[in-house]
Amino acid sequence: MEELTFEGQMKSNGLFARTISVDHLNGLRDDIDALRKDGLFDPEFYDDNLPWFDFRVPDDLPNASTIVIVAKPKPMLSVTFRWNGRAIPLFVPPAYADGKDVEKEVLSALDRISQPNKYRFVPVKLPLKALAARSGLAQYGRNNIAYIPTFGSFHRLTAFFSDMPCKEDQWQDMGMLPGCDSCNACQISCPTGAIPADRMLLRGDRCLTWHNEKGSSVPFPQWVGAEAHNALVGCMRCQRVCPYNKNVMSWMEAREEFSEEEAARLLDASAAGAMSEDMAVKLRRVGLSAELFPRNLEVLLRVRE
Ligand code: B12
Repeated sequence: MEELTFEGQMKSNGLFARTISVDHLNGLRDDIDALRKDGLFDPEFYDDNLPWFDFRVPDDLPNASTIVIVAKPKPMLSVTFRWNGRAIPLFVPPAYADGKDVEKEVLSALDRISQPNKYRFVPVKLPLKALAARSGLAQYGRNNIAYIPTFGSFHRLTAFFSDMPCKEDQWQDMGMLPGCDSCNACQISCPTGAIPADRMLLRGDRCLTWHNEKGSSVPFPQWVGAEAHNALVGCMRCQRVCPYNKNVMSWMEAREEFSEEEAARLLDASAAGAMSEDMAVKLRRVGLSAELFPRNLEVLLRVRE
Protein backbone atom coordinates (compact mmCIF):
# COMPACT_ATOMS: atom_id res chain seq x y z
CA MET A 1 0.00 0.00 0.00
CA GLU A 2 1.25 3.47 -0.86
CA GLU A 3 2.52 5.40 2.16
CA LEU A 4 0.42 8.41 3.15
CA THR A 5 2.02 11.83 2.72
CA PHE A 6 2.43 14.13 5.74
CA GLU A 7 -0.69 15.97 4.60
CA GLY A 8 -2.56 12.68 4.20
CA GLN A 9 -1.57 11.50 7.67
CA MET A 10 -2.69 14.79 9.25
CA LYS A 11 -5.98 14.48 7.37
CA SER A 12 -6.54 11.00 8.75
CA ASN A 13 -6.32 12.68 12.18
CA GLY A 14 -9.04 15.18 11.20
CA LEU A 15 -6.53 17.98 10.61
CA PHE A 16 -5.76 19.90 7.41
CA ALA A 17 -2.10 20.85 7.05
CA ARG A 18 0.38 22.45 4.69
CA THR A 19 4.08 23.29 4.93
CA ILE A 20 6.18 26.20 3.72
CA SER A 21 9.86 26.97 4.07
CA VAL A 22 11.04 29.58 6.59
CA ASP A 23 12.67 31.29 3.57
CA HIS A 24 9.33 33.01 3.02
CA LEU A 25 9.20 34.88 6.33
CA ASN A 26 10.27 38.11 4.65
CA GLY A 27 7.69 37.63 1.91
CA LEU A 28 4.99 37.27 4.52
CA ARG A 29 6.13 40.48 6.23
CA ASP A 30 6.37 42.34 2.91
CA ASP A 31 2.71 41.49 2.12
CA ILE A 32 1.60 43.38 5.23
CA ASP A 33 4.18 46.19 4.93
CA ALA A 34 2.96 46.96 1.41
CA LEU A 35 -0.60 47.47 2.70
CA ARG A 36 0.67 49.64 5.53
CA LYS A 37 2.74 51.80 3.17
CA ASP A 38 -0.39 52.30 1.06
CA GLY A 39 -2.08 53.70 4.18
CA LEU A 40 -4.71 50.95 4.28
CA PHE A 41 -4.64 50.45 8.06
CA ASP A 42 -6.25 52.73 10.58
CA PRO A 43 -3.22 53.60 12.80
CA GLU A 44 -5.00 52.86 16.11
CA PHE A 45 -6.20 49.53 14.76
CA TYR A 46 -2.71 48.65 13.49
CA ASP A 47 -1.02 49.50 16.81
CA ASP A 48 -3.61 47.52 18.75
CA ASN A 49 -3.48 44.35 16.62
CA LEU A 50 -0.49 43.83 14.42
CA PRO A 51 2.89 44.94 15.89
CA TRP A 52 3.37 41.70 17.85
CA PHE A 53 4.02 39.61 14.74
CA ASP A 54 7.58 38.30 14.72
CA PHE A 55 8.88 37.41 11.25
CA ARG A 56 12.10 35.77 12.49
CA VAL A 57 13.01 32.18 13.23
CA PRO A 58 12.60 31.84 17.03
CA ASP A 59 15.71 32.05 19.23
CA ASP A 60 14.86 28.73 20.87
CA LEU A 61 14.69 26.91 17.52
CA PRO A 62 17.48 28.50 15.43
CA ASN A 63 17.63 25.59 12.97
CA ALA A 64 13.91 25.76 12.12
CA SER A 65 13.41 25.11 8.42
CA THR A 66 9.67 24.57 8.12
CA ILE A 67 6.44 26.33 9.05
CA VAL A 68 3.52 23.91 9.45
CA ILE A 69 0.06 25.48 9.13
CA VAL A 70 -2.92 23.52 10.42
CA ALA A 71 -6.69 23.99 10.37
CA LYS A 72 -8.94 22.09 12.78
CA PRO A 73 -12.67 22.14 11.92
CA LYS A 74 -14.73 23.66 14.77
CA PRO A 75 -18.48 24.25 15.20
CA MET A 76 -20.29 27.32 16.43
CA LEU A 77 -21.30 27.08 20.11
CA SER A 78 -24.70 27.82 21.56
CA VAL A 79 -24.87 29.00 25.17
CA THR A 80 -28.21 29.24 26.97
CA PHE A 81 -28.98 32.06 29.36
CA ARG A 82 -32.02 31.85 31.64
CA TRP A 83 -33.42 35.34 31.79
CA ASN A 84 -36.81 36.68 32.89
CA GLY A 85 -38.19 33.14 32.99
CA ARG A 86 -37.08 32.37 29.42
CA ALA A 87 -34.25 30.25 28.03
CA ILE A 88 -32.34 32.45 25.59
CA PRO A 89 -29.82 30.78 23.26
CA LEU A 90 -26.87 32.99 22.36
CA PHE A 91 -23.92 32.15 20.14
CA VAL A 92 -20.14 32.04 20.13
CA PRO A 93 -18.59 31.85 16.63
CA PRO A 94 -16.26 28.94 15.73
CA ALA A 95 -12.58 29.42 16.68
CA TYR A 96 -13.08 31.16 20.04
CA ALA A 97 -13.24 28.13 22.34
CA ASP A 98 -10.73 25.33 22.92
CA GLY A 99 -7.65 27.19 21.63
CA LYS A 100 -5.30 25.37 24.03
CA ASP A 101 -6.93 21.98 23.33
CA VAL A 102 -6.57 22.46 19.58
CA GLU A 103 -2.91 23.39 20.04
CA LYS A 104 -2.33 20.25 22.15
CA GLU A 105 -4.17 18.03 19.68
CA VAL A 106 -2.21 19.41 16.73
CA LEU A 107 1.13 19.11 18.57
CA SER A 108 0.47 15.53 19.53
CA ALA A 109 -0.52 14.63 15.94
CA LEU A 110 2.60 16.37 14.59
CA ASP A 111 4.81 14.54 17.05
CA ARG A 112 3.28 11.14 16.21
CA ILE A 113 3.40 11.69 12.46
CA SER A 114 6.89 13.17 12.20
CA GLN A 115 8.48 10.42 14.38
CA PRO A 116 8.00 10.79 18.16
CA ASN A 117 10.45 13.15 19.89
CA LYS A 118 12.56 13.60 16.76
CA TYR A 119 11.55 17.15 15.83
CA ARG A 120 10.45 20.20 17.79
CA PHE A 121 7.43 22.41 17.13
CA VAL A 122 7.27 25.99 18.40
CA PRO A 123 4.15 28.18 18.01
CA VAL A 124 4.52 31.09 15.56
CA LYS A 125 3.70 34.75 16.12
CA LEU A 126 2.66 35.25 12.51
CA PRO A 127 -0.44 36.20 10.50
CA LEU A 128 -2.25 32.87 10.33
CA LYS A 129 -4.73 33.65 7.53
CA ALA A 130 -1.91 34.85 5.31
CA LEU A 131 0.06 31.67 6.11
CA ALA A 132 -2.97 29.55 5.29
CA ALA A 133 -3.56 31.38 2.00
CA ARG A 134 0.11 31.45 1.00
CA SER A 135 0.40 27.69 1.59
CA GLY A 136 -2.77 26.90 -0.35
CA LEU A 137 -4.44 25.52 2.79
CA ALA A 138 -7.14 28.19 2.54
CA GLN A 139 -8.51 30.80 0.17
CA TYR A 140 -9.74 34.23 1.20
CA GLY A 141 -13.41 35.04 1.04
CA ARG A 142 -14.44 38.57 0.09
CA ASN A 143 -15.03 39.05 3.82
CA ASN A 144 -11.26 38.63 4.37
CA ILE A 145 -11.77 35.35 6.25
CA ALA A 146 -9.82 32.17 5.40
CA TYR A 147 -11.94 29.34 3.98
CA ILE A 148 -10.99 25.67 3.76
CA PRO A 149 -12.76 23.07 1.60
CA THR A 150 -15.88 21.44 3.11
CA PHE A 151 -15.76 23.37 6.41
CA GLY A 152 -15.72 26.93 5.04
CA SER A 153 -14.83 29.34 7.83
CA PHE A 154 -15.71 26.83 10.59
CA HIS A 155 -12.20 25.99 11.75
CA ARG A 156 -9.36 27.14 13.95
CA LEU A 157 -5.91 27.91 12.54
CA THR A 158 -2.59 27.23 14.26
CA ALA A 159 0.99 27.17 13.00
CA PHE A 160 4.38 26.04 14.24
CA PHE A 161 8.03 26.46 13.38
CA SER A 162 9.82 23.13 13.15
CA ASP A 163 13.26 21.69 12.56
CA MET A 164 11.52 18.96 10.54
CA PRO A 165 12.90 19.20 6.96
CA CYS A 166 10.61 21.08 4.57
CA LYS A 167 9.92 18.24 2.17
CA GLU A 168 7.35 20.24 0.26
CA ASP A 169 7.44 24.05 0.10
CA GLN A 170 3.87 24.93 -0.82
CA TRP A 171 4.31 28.73 -0.96
CA GLN A 172 2.07 30.17 -3.69
CA ASP A 173 0.03 33.21 -4.68
CA MET A 174 -2.89 33.92 -2.35
CA GLY A 175 -6.24 32.93 -3.76
CA MET A 176 -9.74 34.31 -3.41
CA LEU A 177 -12.74 31.95 -3.52
CA PRO A 178 -13.98 31.93 -7.14
CA GLY A 179 -17.61 32.57 -6.17
CA CYS A 180 -16.73 35.88 -4.48
CA ASP A 181 -16.28 37.59 -7.86
CA SER A 182 -20.02 37.62 -8.40
CA CYS A 183 -21.27 37.78 -4.79
CA ASN A 184 -21.36 40.59 -2.25
CA ALA A 185 -23.64 38.99 0.35
CA CYS A 186 -21.06 39.49 3.13
CA GLN A 187 -20.47 43.10 2.24
CA ILE A 188 -24.19 43.90 2.33
CA SER A 189 -24.77 42.00 5.57
CA CYS A 190 -21.92 43.59 7.54
CA PRO A 191 -23.68 45.69 10.19
CA THR A 192 -20.84 48.19 10.51
CA GLY A 193 -19.52 48.64 6.96
CA ALA A 194 -16.22 46.85 7.60
CA ILE A 195 -16.10 45.02 4.25
CA PRO A 196 -15.16 47.50 1.52
CA ALA A 197 -16.36 47.04 -2.08
CA ASP A 198 -13.05 48.07 -3.59
CA ARG A 199 -10.50 45.98 -1.70
CA MET A 200 -9.99 42.63 -0.02
CA LEU A 201 -8.44 43.94 3.20
CA LEU A 202 -11.00 44.34 5.95
CA ARG A 203 -11.48 47.71 7.62
CA GLY A 204 -10.54 46.25 10.99
CA ASP A 205 -11.39 49.50 12.80
CA ARG A 206 -15.00 49.15 11.56
CA CYS A 207 -15.35 45.43 12.40
CA LEU A 208 -17.74 44.80 15.29
CA THR A 209 -15.39 42.05 16.50
CA TRP A 210 -12.61 44.52 17.25
CA HIS A 211 -14.99 46.47 19.46
CA ASN A 212 -16.67 43.59 21.30
CA GLU A 213 -13.38 41.79 22.02
CA LYS A 214 -12.22 44.80 24.06
CA GLY A 215 -12.66 44.92 27.85
CA SER A 216 -16.19 45.74 28.96
CA SER A 217 -15.15 49.12 30.37
CA VAL A 218 -14.70 50.29 26.76
CA PRO A 219 -18.14 51.31 25.47
CA PHE A 220 -19.23 50.63 21.89
CA PRO A 221 -18.74 53.59 19.55
CA GLN A 222 -21.91 55.61 18.85
CA TRP A 223 -22.04 54.41 15.24
CA VAL A 224 -22.55 50.76 16.27
CA GLY A 225 -26.34 50.31 16.23
CA ALA A 226 -28.14 48.11 18.79
CA GLU A 227 -29.27 45.74 16.02
CA ALA A 228 -25.65 45.09 14.98
CA HIS A 229 -25.00 42.76 17.93
CA ASN A 230 -25.54 39.07 17.27
CA ALA A 231 -22.97 37.01 19.18
CA LEU A 232 -21.58 36.90 22.74
CA VAL A 233 -18.25 37.84 21.23
CA GLY A 234 -17.27 38.43 17.60
CA CYS A 235 -19.93 38.54 14.90
CA MET A 236 -21.47 35.95 12.58
CA ARG A 237 -23.16 38.20 10.01
CA CYS A 238 -20.67 37.91 7.13
CA GLN A 239 -20.11 34.20 7.72
CA ARG A 240 -23.82 33.40 8.14
CA VAL A 241 -24.83 34.69 4.71
CA CYS A 242 -21.83 33.22 2.90
CA PRO A 243 -22.74 30.56 0.31
CA TYR A 244 -19.46 28.78 1.10
CA ASN A 245 -20.75 28.15 4.63
CA LYS A 246 -24.11 26.77 3.51
CA ASN A 247 -23.35 23.21 4.60
CA VAL A 248 -21.80 24.05 7.97
CA MET A 249 -24.07 26.86 9.14
CA SER A 250 -26.18 24.43 11.17
CA TRP A 251 -23.09 22.82 12.76
CA MET A 252 -23.68 23.96 16.29
CA GLU A 253 -22.69 22.46 19.61
CA ALA A 254 -24.84 23.30 22.64
CA ARG A 255 -22.41 23.92 25.46
CA GLU A 256 -23.04 25.41 28.89
CA GLU A 257 -26.08 26.98 30.44
CA PHE A 258 -26.21 29.98 32.78
CA SER A 259 -28.96 30.22 35.42
CA GLU A 260 -30.89 33.46 36.12
CA GLU A 261 -28.67 33.97 39.13
CA GLU A 262 -25.47 33.47 37.09
CA ALA A 263 -26.75 35.74 34.31
CA ALA A 264 -27.52 38.40 36.92
CA ARG A 265 -23.99 38.08 38.25
CA LEU A 266 -22.60 38.50 34.71
CA LEU A 267 -24.75 41.59 34.24
CA ASP A 268 -23.58 43.13 37.50
CA ALA A 269 -20.91 45.58 36.38
CA SER A 270 -19.42 45.77 39.86
CA ALA A 271 -18.73 42.01 39.75
CA ALA A 272 -16.90 42.16 36.40
CA GLY A 273 -13.28 41.14 36.72
CA ALA A 274 -13.99 39.63 40.14
CA MET A 275 -15.84 36.51 38.99
CA SER A 276 -15.56 33.38 41.06
CA GLU A 277 -13.23 30.72 39.68
CA ASP A 278 -16.09 28.34 38.85
CA MET A 279 -17.77 31.04 36.74
CA ALA A 280 -14.48 31.86 35.00
CA VAL A 281 -14.03 28.16 34.16
CA LYS A 282 -17.57 27.98 32.77
CA LEU A 283 -16.92 31.04 30.63
CA ARG A 284 -13.61 29.70 29.38
CA ARG A 285 -15.29 26.48 28.24
CA VAL A 286 -17.22 28.53 25.72
CA GLY A 287 -14.32 30.74 24.73
CA LEU A 288 -15.43 33.76 26.77
CA SER A 289 -13.65 35.85 29.37
CA ALA A 290 -15.20 37.68 32.33
CA GLU A 291 -13.78 40.90 30.90
CA LEU A 292 -16.40 40.93 28.14
CA PHE A 293 -19.18 41.32 30.70
CA PRO A 294 -21.54 42.99 31.31
CA ARG A 295 -21.30 44.95 28.03
CA ASN A 296 -21.68 42.17 25.43
CA LEU A 297 -24.46 40.28 27.24
CA GLU A 298 -26.36 43.46 28.08
CA VAL A 299 -26.71 44.51 24.44
CA LEU A 300 -27.89 41.04 23.39
CA LEU A 301 -30.49 40.71 26.13
CA ARG A 302 -31.72 44.27 25.64
CA VAL A 303 -32.78 43.63 22.03
CA ARG A 304 -34.85 40.66 23.25
CA GLU A 305 -36.77 42.63 25.87
C1 B12 B 1 -6.04 41.14 14.14
C2 B12 B 1 -7.05 40.04 14.03
C3 B12 B 1 -8.39 40.39 13.91
C4 B12 B 1 -8.84 41.83 13.74
C5 B12 B 1 -8.61 42.24 12.28
C6 B12 B 1 -8.97 41.22 11.24
C7 B12 B 1 -8.17 41.39 9.96
N1 B12 B 1 -8.81 41.12 8.85
O1 B12 B 1 -7.02 41.76 9.99
C8 B12 B 1 -10.33 41.75 14.14
C9 B12 B 1 -10.45 41.99 15.63
C10 B12 B 1 -11.26 42.71 13.40
C11 B12 B 1 -10.61 40.28 13.83
C12 B12 B 1 -11.84 39.79 13.48
C13 B12 B 1 -12.09 38.44 13.24
N2 B12 B 1 -11.22 37.42 13.43
CO1 B12 B 1 -9.36 37.67 13.79
N3 B12 B 1 -7.49 37.71 14.05
C14 B12 B 1 -6.66 38.69 14.06
C15 B12 B 1 -5.22 38.17 14.14
C16 B12 B 1 -4.66 38.42 15.54
C17 B12 B 1 -4.32 38.77 13.04
C18 B12 B 1 -5.01 38.89 11.66
C19 B12 B 1 -4.11 39.52 10.64
O2 B12 B 1 -3.12 38.92 10.25
N4 B12 B 1 -4.39 40.72 10.23
C20 B12 B 1 -3.50 41.42 9.31
C21 B12 B 1 -4.07 41.46 7.92
C22 B12 B 1 -3.16 42.31 7.06
O3 B12 B 1 -4.03 40.12 7.46
P1 B12 B 1 -5.10 39.56 6.41
O4 B12 B 1 -6.42 40.02 6.82
O5 B12 B 1 -4.86 38.12 6.31
O6 B12 B 1 -4.62 40.34 5.10
C23 B12 B 1 -4.18 39.75 3.94
C24 B12 B 1 -5.28 39.72 2.89
O7 B12 B 1 -6.11 40.84 3.01
C25 B12 B 1 -4.43 39.71 1.63
N5 B12 B 1 -4.93 40.46 0.52
C26 B12 B 1 -4.97 41.80 0.34
N6 B12 B 1 -5.51 42.11 -0.84
C27 B12 B 1 -5.83 40.93 -1.45
C28 B12 B 1 -6.42 40.67 -2.68
C29 B12 B 1 -6.66 39.33 -3.04
C30 B12 B 1 -7.31 39.02 -4.33
C31 B12 B 1 -6.26 38.26 -2.19
C32 B12 B 1 -6.51 36.83 -2.53
C33 B12 B 1 -5.67 38.55 -0.93
C34 B12 B 1 -5.45 39.88 -0.59
O8 B12 B 1 -3.16 40.30 1.96
C35 B12 B 1 -3.13 40.66 3.31
C36 B12 B 1 -1.72 40.55 3.87
O9 B12 B 1 -1.21 39.26 3.86
C37 B12 B 1 -5.43 36.64 13.84
C38 B12 B 1 -4.51 35.67 14.62
C39 B12 B 1 -3.23 35.48 13.88
N7 B12 B 1 -2.18 35.21 14.58
O10 B12 B 1 -3.18 35.56 12.68
C40 B12 B 1 -6.91 36.39 14.17
C41 B12 B 1 -7.67 35.47 13.24
C42 B12 B 1 -7.30 35.84 11.83
N8 B12 B 1 -9.06 35.84 13.45
C43 B12 B 1 -9.86 34.86 13.36
C44 B12 B 1 -11.27 34.98 13.50
C45 B12 B 1 -12.05 33.72 13.81
C46 B12 B 1 -11.88 36.23 13.38
C47 B12 B 1 -13.39 36.49 13.22
C48 B12 B 1 -14.06 35.54 12.24
C49 B12 B 1 -14.03 36.42 14.60
C50 B12 B 1 -15.55 36.35 14.56
N9 B12 B 1 -16.21 37.42 14.33
O11 B12 B 1 -16.08 35.29 14.67
C51 B12 B 1 -13.41 37.96 12.72
C52 B12 B 1 -13.42 38.05 11.20
C53 B12 B 1 -13.54 39.45 10.67
C54 B12 B 1 -13.31 39.50 9.19
N10 B12 B 1 -14.37 39.59 8.40
O12 B12 B 1 -12.16 39.41 8.77
C55 B12 B 1 -9.13 33.55 13.07
C56 B12 B 1 -9.19 33.13 11.60
C57 B12 B 1 -10.53 32.70 11.11
C58 B12 B 1 -10.54 32.39 9.66
N11 B12 B 1 -11.12 31.26 9.31
O13 B12 B 1 -10.06 33.13 8.83
C59 B12 B 1 -7.66 33.93 13.51
C60 B12 B 1 -6.57 33.22 12.74
C61 B12 B 1 -7.57 33.58 15.01
C62 B12 B 1 -7.57 32.07 15.24
N12 B12 B 1 -6.49 31.48 15.65
O14 B12 B 1 -8.54 31.41 15.09
N13 B12 B 1 -9.46 39.55 13.88
